[in-house]
Amino acid sequence: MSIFAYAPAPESRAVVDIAPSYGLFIDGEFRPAAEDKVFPTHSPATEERLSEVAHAGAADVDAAVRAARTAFGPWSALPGAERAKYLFRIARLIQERSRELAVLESLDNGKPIRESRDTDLPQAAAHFFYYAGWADKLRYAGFGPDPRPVGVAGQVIPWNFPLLMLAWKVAPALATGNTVVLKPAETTPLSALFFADICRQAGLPRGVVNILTGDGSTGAELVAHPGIDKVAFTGSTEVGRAIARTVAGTHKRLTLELGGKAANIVFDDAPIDQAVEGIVNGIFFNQGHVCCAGSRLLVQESIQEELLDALKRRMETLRVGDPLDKNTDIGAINSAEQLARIRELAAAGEAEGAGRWQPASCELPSQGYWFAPTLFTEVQQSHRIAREEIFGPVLSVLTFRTPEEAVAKANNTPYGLSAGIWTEKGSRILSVADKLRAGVVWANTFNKFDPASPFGGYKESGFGREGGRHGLEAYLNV
Ligand code: TAP
Repeated sequence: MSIFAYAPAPESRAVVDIAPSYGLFIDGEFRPAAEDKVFPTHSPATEERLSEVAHAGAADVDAAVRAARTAFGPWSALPGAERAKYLFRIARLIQERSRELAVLESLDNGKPIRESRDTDLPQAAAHFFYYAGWADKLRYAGFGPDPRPVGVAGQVIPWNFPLLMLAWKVAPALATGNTVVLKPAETTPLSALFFADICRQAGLPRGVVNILTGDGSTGAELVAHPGIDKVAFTGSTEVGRAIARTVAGTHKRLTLELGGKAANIVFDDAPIDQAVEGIVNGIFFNQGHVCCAGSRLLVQESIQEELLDALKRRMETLRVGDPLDKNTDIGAINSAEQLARIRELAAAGEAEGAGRWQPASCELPSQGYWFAPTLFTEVQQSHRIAREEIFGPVLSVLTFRTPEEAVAKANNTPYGLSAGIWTEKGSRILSVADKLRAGVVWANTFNKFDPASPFGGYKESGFGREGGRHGLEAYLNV
């Protein structure tokens, strides 16, 4: 099947009512920014302007942190079972409004509706359900008899899974009795603002959750504010470093979820068709805008030809186009800046001597930001496309002969977020997984998530864990 051109799907678009403008959500109310600054948000698939949102400055950060501080006393004093009721209510409201939120997320982010409907939304609700269950059981979580909340959490999230990253941050913070000021990414502010409305619908006490839209400067103001007790950040390693410098020497606690350059390792005994599906899911899910994407394929030399032939055949069937079309596999690149970065790294791959391949039938829409699924062969470890995070639908293929070589190449990166292993041998899965310096290792699958499972990195992929019992620790004084 060839790659499609973009065609709007008005029926789906109609399920969500996007207002022409949105304010900041502070102390339970939407209000304009103190300096009245605004910025537009666009659909990356059509470049259509979706709405205009308030741009929070220093005075707004201060107001939100104060509201969160005032709310902290009564919120943290509530019995855990009472806090749980709010989290359960939020989870159910996310489920009830999931169709609307899925369309909204696909419009603002560019991701295929099948992914926002089947992954982002159910996972976001699942995080609230999961952490609601912990709220009245914290004394059994293994952090001592009386773990206490840290205080006001400043949370900064990226654009690749806007609502899901919000859920990863907000659900454990609220379950443990903290209050929150959250800044979504500049290019994807809308689902966080709809979430603010859900907080109101759920009757969440004012000030417990505050949403500040803005750009990196808003994030920097939030992180530096003296009234914040805990900073939780997901994003690039570069910004993570800057935040760590800001927080160093203060009372603030910090967790960082940063970039990745995961190896997806295929041994010669792996079931080829299954591995091909795992490779495609590993790198093309969410246009490759995934911190744990399997962006380096390590294939055992003896099956390289067979595997790459099968992979190319599969890539020919991928449909790139309208995010709101249920048949779309690969949606739009989130922004012009991200597209420029992907193009720059792909050009560097060619210049450094790797072989570039894209499906022959690939025709991209003229409007919006698009990048065809791309494969690079003959990649050397020194190439930039083997070392740097591309954060796009680009796969770098390297080969190995022995398991030892596979492990050495997989670990030859400053990152350490995730990895995948494909083999029929259970003993090999265990021995290789043990040697990989990665926070998550998938075996004969990829990109599987569960709220009960802790997620986080080694090395320059950050520190701290989100999800599971471990995810509570970041928000507790023990
Ligand atoms: P960043 O540019 O790091 O942005 C992340 C967030 O930080 C955004 O909300 C951004 O605001 C804000 N920000 C920018 N500069 C800041 C500063 N100086 N102080 C405080 N906040 C600041 O990353 P991105 O482009 O949104 O996302 C892509 C990167 O995130 C990739 O490297 C990816 O691997 C990583 N990521 C990691 C994970 C995990 S779980 N490890 C998950 C998703 C993404 P603006 O958007 O307004 O610039």
